[in-house]
Amino acid sequence: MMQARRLAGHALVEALIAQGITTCFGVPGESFLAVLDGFHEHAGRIRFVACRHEGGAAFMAEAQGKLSGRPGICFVTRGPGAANASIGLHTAFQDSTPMILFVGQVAADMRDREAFQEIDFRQMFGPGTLGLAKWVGEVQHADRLPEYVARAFHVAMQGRPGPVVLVLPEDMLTTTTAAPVLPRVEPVEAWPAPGALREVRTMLLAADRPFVIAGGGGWDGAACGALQRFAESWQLPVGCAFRFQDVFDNRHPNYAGDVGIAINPRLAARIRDADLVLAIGARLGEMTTGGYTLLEAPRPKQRLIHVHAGAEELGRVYAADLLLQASMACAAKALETLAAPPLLPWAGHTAAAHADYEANLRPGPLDAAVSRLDMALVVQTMQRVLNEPGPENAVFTNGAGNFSGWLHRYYRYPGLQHHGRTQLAPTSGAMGYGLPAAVAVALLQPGRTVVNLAGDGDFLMTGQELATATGYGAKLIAIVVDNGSFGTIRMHQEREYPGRLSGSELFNPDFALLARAYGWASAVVAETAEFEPVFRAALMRSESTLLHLKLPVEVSTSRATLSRIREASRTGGAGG
Ligand SMILES: Cc1ncc(C[n+]2csc(CCOP(=O)(O)OP(=O)(O)O)c2C)c(N)n1
Repeated sequence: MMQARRLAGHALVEALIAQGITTCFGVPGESFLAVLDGFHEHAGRIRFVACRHEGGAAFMAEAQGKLSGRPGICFVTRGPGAANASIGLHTAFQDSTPMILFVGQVAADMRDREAFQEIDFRQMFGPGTLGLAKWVGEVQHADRLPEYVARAFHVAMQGRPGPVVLVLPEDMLTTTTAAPVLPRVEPVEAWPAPGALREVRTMLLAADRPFVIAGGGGWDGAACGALQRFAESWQLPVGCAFRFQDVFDNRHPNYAGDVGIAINPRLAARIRDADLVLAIGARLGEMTTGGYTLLEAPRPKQRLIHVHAGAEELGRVYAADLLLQASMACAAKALETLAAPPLLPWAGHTAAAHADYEANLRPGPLDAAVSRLDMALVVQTMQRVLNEPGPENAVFTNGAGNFSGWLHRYYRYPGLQHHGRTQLAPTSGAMGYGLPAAVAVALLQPGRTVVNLAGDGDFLMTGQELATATGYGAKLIAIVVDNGSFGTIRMHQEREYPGRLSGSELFNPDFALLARAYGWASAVVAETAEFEPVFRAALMRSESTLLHLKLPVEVSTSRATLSRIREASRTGGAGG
């Protein structure tokens, strides 16, 4: 049915409303004024959250995609805006997160002159194999806008989910159109073939030491519940891929730990020693495979079954024994129908894997002369305090840096069948992700506890989004672990060029004072005992709080000090 004629910019906003979008993130530009006018026209049904940098806006949209399973939406202007937003696209690509970036573009009558801020975005972001966008579309005719928007939603969600870019020439947005509003798009789900499923069962029955690695995009609560039932009936040990730790409930007796950076050495050994690896949804990238060593590329020692939603991911690196193309919702539901025999030879092995995981939750002693702040205890204190009122539904966000290792090692994420996503973290290792992601959660799911754990380097990459939080009334807690250093880089330097410092030291502001300038409350924590009271106070308070934690740079990771790493490097030993 045709609609009354209205600006194409308005029709775009109507299309987003029809897709269930109520919040969009972005930084305004004169290239898409007609869309901003559409937000004005439809205020009350949809809002435009104006961020302070397109990198922050794109991270917020990426977090929206992770939380909802439907595309997060970001609007930016041409050259400078799109360039700034590209980190969010890359993050969404590597994390397989549905997202749509709308980019205002120069008018058609100026194209290809390198007009003001003009870039050819199909060249810049495409094609999908380069890792920034699954598809880049440019809407040339206002009447076809609904078609492009519907396609963008389909492409972002179907197969391996990911980011899409839609380019919006300014003159297209200001023409009028009677184009209809299309219905809400649902992703097409793919079921595994019955024959392949029978083969999974046969291969499981032939195994002695199977191991499941679960992760990747496209999971929802129902799929995670089905995965858990499959693991229970087959008594399988399950590890979560890098930064997908909430795909399997960390408290479950079949949970074996996270298969990521700084993996528990006992878990790494167990995966190497498995005779069958069943990878479900995980892309089997560099971080999840320990640099392609846990599973040797291209032909692993273990037998390998790889289940993934994207046909192009299957057989991309590994010559697996069995490849199944299926979306996570269908794969997990199909796997749980596989009948298991009453006795499984590896049941004891699964219990031992979980015991290894629990042992790894016990921190080693920290020398008080080295640090008065114990990050392991900080994370465990948060877990205890958040569990007090009932099942924890707090969301933790982080960017990149060694500080995140304490969270990944010690926090026990509930499976997402309980509270949806509780871990928002970039597998791309994008610094600056955590604060904007936390702001997005606080805006999209108000009332939920949101904690961003950041490093000092990490935090100031997007620290200006403190203003967005204050301006839009988002309530969150940001914890800045200040070691005066790009500590991860310092660690690598001590390993590769011991004692030769260069470029990794930081000058830092007074973070607590900085937060107050943005209207946040704040507190400084220099030793472990000071943390719990200020964290409790932050939870109780109505405004956001920044906790400034002071950690000596010497405490490099949850397993090693800098001196030990340097010493090991000089003597050729293992630095941990
Ligand atoms: C956007 C971006 N730039 C650079 C890097 C490389 N990098 C990885 S970790 C890191 C240092 C992180 O420092 P900080 O946030 O202070 O955490 P720490 O390692 O000290 O715990 C850098 C520069 C990155 N991952 N992302």
